[in-house]
Amino acid sequence: MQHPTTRLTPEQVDHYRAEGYLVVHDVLDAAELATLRDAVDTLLAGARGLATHTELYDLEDSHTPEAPRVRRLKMPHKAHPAFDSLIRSPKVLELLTPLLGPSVRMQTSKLNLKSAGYGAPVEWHQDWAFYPHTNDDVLAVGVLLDDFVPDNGPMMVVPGTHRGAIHSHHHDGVFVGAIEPSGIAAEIGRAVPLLARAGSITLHHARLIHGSATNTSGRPRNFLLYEAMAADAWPLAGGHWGDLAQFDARMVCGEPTLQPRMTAVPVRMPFPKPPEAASLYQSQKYMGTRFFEVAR
Ligand SMILES: O=C(O)CCC(=O)C(=O)O
Repeated sequence: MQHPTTRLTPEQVDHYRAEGYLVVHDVLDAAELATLRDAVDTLLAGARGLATHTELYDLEDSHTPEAPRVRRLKMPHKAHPAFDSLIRSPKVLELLTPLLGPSVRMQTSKLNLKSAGYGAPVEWHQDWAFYPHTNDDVLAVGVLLDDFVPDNGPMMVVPGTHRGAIHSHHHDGVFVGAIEPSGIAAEIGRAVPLLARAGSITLHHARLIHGSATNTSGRPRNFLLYEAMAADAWPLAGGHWGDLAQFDARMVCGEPTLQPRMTAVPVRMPFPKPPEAASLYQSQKYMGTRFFEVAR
């Protein structure tokens, strides 16, 4: 059966180019959402009994082995086939190719779980600070597994900032993966929340400033993210290389290339790392002044 088309209109492509983000509403149907939610439940069952972070689980500070609290599943596409299939599905590729060209590689995936009442905030940052490439045809695909409403910690973006500076994500000489809020007060003042129903998909440029607050609501906010780029955008840092075969196995459509496209992009290298930097949440603990309140 043919899937209903999700092809972007010229207006949507123009919006992405001008503002650095796009919300595509109601892309996944109820059955597709149920498959993904079941996969989340299957993986979360494995967090019971854990005393510390693992390659798959990034734990809330308030986690205990008996009462598990997971804030991120790392690389879920490696842990469950439902997440690998989705990024390679025609529905998602149809969103990516107008923005990135016919040849697209996935870098990593992550599933940010913001549980009701305490789900952790993500401080203001630009993804590009973590993984600069030879050109900036690099974006994040966000799949809403729950409705995003004002008080469950929806992602907020600052329109147009993908065309501006790359801000320092350093504090005390260490890469902390967050921008000092006082330096971007005007930008934060014009941030917009991306509110949409479960099954909608967001696309945001790697240079766009974004962040999200603690989930203070009574409902969860689970958000599946993939990093995707034009095949000729080669990582300068943070690219999860492996060997060439592994690198090329992450192509989701089109052809790989050994010829990076070089453009005049601003770059600050994400080094040195703090002592514990296995996830963005851990790195951001080392920042100076937090913007978002953290639940206890
Ligand atoms: O989960 C969110 O609201 C933000 C996600 C994000 O920016 C990240 O994980 O890099």
